[in-house]
Amino acid sequence: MILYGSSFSPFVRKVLAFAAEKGVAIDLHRVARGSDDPAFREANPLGKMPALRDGDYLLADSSAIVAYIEALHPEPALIPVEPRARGTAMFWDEFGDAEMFDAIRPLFFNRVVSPRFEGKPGDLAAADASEADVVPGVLAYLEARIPESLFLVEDRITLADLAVVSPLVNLEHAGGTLDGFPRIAAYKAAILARPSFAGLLEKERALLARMG
Ligand SMILES: N[C@@H](CCC(=O)N[C@@H](CS)C(=O)NCC(=O)O)C(=O)O
Repeated sequence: MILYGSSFSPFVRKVLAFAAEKGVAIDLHRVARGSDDPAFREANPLGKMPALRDGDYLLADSSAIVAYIEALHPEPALIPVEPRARGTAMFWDEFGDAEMFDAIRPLFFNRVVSPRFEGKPGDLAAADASEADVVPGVLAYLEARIPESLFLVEDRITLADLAVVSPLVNLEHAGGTLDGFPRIAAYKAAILARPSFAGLLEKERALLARMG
């Protein structure tokens, strides 16, 4: 299975961690945002990462891709089977992809992607505005809903945790803080310590450090 993208994308990182939790081998073909790489564009003509190639099967969108991997490799189940747990897990997947990504995106793109990956100045005022006005509300919602077990659904690792923690990595890369959100800080540390995330993070942090 080939995945096109960069693990700096929260959507790509989510899929990589999902596959790693299942022990499914994924070959990451690194492409930059908006890349014209023909194989990537064939896999997703819309040009967004991640995109998957499994033989002659092509699929875009991180949530579609994890659903496909789950169907191919049902064990260990990362998308719960019990109806309410499944509904809740899919809610958190969407919360990570939409609410959290939308809040964190201005910080990550303007402080990291534009200046460091694309060599152009970011809109730092937009980053600061989202950090002050949008991020705290999203984090407060999450802070109040993390169970004692530090797993969002079924007191075990599921897609929900991978989808919610992945954008928190981008918040960290962008210099965002979890001050005032101790539960999220503990939750994030616990999930990121898992081997499925730990190796990815080490590489990302090392690359950013090298870039200065
Ligand atoms: N809903 C999609 C979102 C994918 C997405 O927006 N990816 C971003 C990177 S974080 C991208 O490739 N953007 C390129 C562009 O918008 O041109 C998913 O879950 O995969």
